[in-house]
Amino acid sequence: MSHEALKFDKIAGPLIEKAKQDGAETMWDRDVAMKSRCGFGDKGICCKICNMGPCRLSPVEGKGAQRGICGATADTIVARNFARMVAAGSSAHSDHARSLLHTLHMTSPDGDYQIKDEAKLLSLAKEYEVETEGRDIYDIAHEVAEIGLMEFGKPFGTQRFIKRATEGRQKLWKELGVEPRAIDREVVSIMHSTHIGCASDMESIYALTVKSALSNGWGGSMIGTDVSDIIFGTPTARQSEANLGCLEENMVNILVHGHEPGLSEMIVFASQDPEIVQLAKDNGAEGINLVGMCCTGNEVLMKHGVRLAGTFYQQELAVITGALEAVVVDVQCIFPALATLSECYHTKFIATSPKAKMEGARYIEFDEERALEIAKEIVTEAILNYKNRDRNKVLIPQEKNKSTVGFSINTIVGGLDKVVNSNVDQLGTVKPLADCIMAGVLRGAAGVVGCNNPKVAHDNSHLTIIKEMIKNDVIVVVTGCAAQAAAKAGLLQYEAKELAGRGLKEVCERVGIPPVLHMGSCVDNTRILRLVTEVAKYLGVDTPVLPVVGAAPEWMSEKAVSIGTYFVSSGVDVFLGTVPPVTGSARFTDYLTNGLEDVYGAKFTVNEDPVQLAQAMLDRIEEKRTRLGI
Ligand code: SF4
Ligand code: MSK
Repeated sequence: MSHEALKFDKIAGPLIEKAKQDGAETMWDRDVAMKSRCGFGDKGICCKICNMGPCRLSPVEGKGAQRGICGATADTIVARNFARMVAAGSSAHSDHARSLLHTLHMTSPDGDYQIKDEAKLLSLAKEYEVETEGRDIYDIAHEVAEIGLMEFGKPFGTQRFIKRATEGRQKLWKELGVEPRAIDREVVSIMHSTHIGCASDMESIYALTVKSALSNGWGGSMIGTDVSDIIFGTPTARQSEANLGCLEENMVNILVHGHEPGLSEMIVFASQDPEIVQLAKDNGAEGINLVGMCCTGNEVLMKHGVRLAGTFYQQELAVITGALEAVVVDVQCIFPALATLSECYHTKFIATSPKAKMEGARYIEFDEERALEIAKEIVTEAILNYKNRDRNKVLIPQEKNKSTVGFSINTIVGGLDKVVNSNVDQLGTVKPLADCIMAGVLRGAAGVVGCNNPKVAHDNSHLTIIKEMIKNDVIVVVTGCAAQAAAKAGLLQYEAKELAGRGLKEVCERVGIPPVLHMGSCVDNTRILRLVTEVAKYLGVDTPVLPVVGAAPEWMSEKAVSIGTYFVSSGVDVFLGTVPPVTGSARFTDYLTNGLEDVYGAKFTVNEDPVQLAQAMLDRIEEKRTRLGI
């Protein structure tokens, strides 16, 4: 096998070889079988919106079919396809938030879900204009949940959280007519306007796209982060470990994978229950080892320090270790292939969400009304499966790395307070961060986020870019699978400061932080959005002025397209390491990579070479500094 992954990843090679011997198929086999991707789909010029098609336009301008049967041009078709990707991505993230709001609505003092961060709830209640004086905290929570749920379908008005943006952004969005309305409505708008015979004007389709993306960034995802913190607690700095070396030889290994925290939170509690732990011991194990993957992994990592088994691309490798008693999944980023793969081992593949029933999986439906009970049922199933583990089929890699995680805005601001002279300056602000950037101690900040993608060597793009940033005194914040790549490589440890430039290293030493800060799951990209906004507000500028960039070096999901779009629309340049399916329209590609700057003050840059992409990010940061006169 000559796949890129084998060149970079020490763990992947032996496990892929083992899979071959075990007769198990992996994504790398399917990648080879795919031969090449569809050239039309790759360029975004295939349309199957109506049954007069599918229409495939010629990728060569002036030669072959230049329009679909209805007359749609490449510009229209590419813009429509892009819009539908964003609508799907916004839906996934926002539906996650909707589930959390329903959970908030059922919190009670003696139930499975309670309020962990009262201060955050009260602050949100104030923002939502909910009466709090003399009221029971759970009454307040339920009213806040109802108002939050209205953000999805309210017939009038715009997203409440856009008031959290800079004045400049709010004014611009109003002028452009892209203020996001109800979250569901913006998705419906895209589905309607991209129906056969509706919008064909490329820029107007993009404006609808922006509205849906903003309804995610400044709506669904932002609600998701806030509500998750309210119910499960706002993350604080804590120690953990990452990589497949976190699996244990003599324990019941359970992997939680997906995106929503409702079930995984309960599995954390169930696996700590003394009776359940005893059951594991009675079945010959030393205990229960819970590990996480993808954003469900990030949720339990940030809130409980549960160790990370790995990133998106390692989901099959985790099963191939032969050491997993159960893979428990909720929604999003779960390979359907896990069902067949698990059959090659003793692993139970357990699906739990009606939104993501998986063919071939054991299905135990999660019901928040019986949350802990169901979690115990799932953990018990894993324990009873321990005896079926075939020791001859076990290969647990040794690799793992220590990491410090839990960098919510509260954690970051709290850390920065250590360098504030409280006789002169107020505590609890982003002033020290802004001062460091303005003084040039830090040249800027970069958010590195997103998935893995077999089109590039796994983790290599994430790590190349992160290392280049910190070497050049750019502080890095990470989420999603990019954060997990950094964790596995040891970049979330304080000691990683040795890889940083002089300025960043000094900041790390004075504040006591690593140079790369894990801010959470993909939904928690809104923490980055808010941090950037707070710095802009503190400096009295709009976001595009700041030497701040975002990157998704190995992105693959539709959610990433929604995230990229809301960041650019919020004035933050976005650098992509895999090419979006838009190149079939030179006009639309130019609009994304140049034209947007005139409208939003930020744009997309695309380059599959991570070294060049990192250089482009650094150049942009320096360009912004020059424009700022610093
Ligand atoms: Fe073809 Fe137009 Fe139908 Fe798309 S909408 S499939 S371009 S006829
Ligand atoms: S889990 S969306 S692979 S980051 Fe959020 Fe990772 Fe991308 Fe899923």
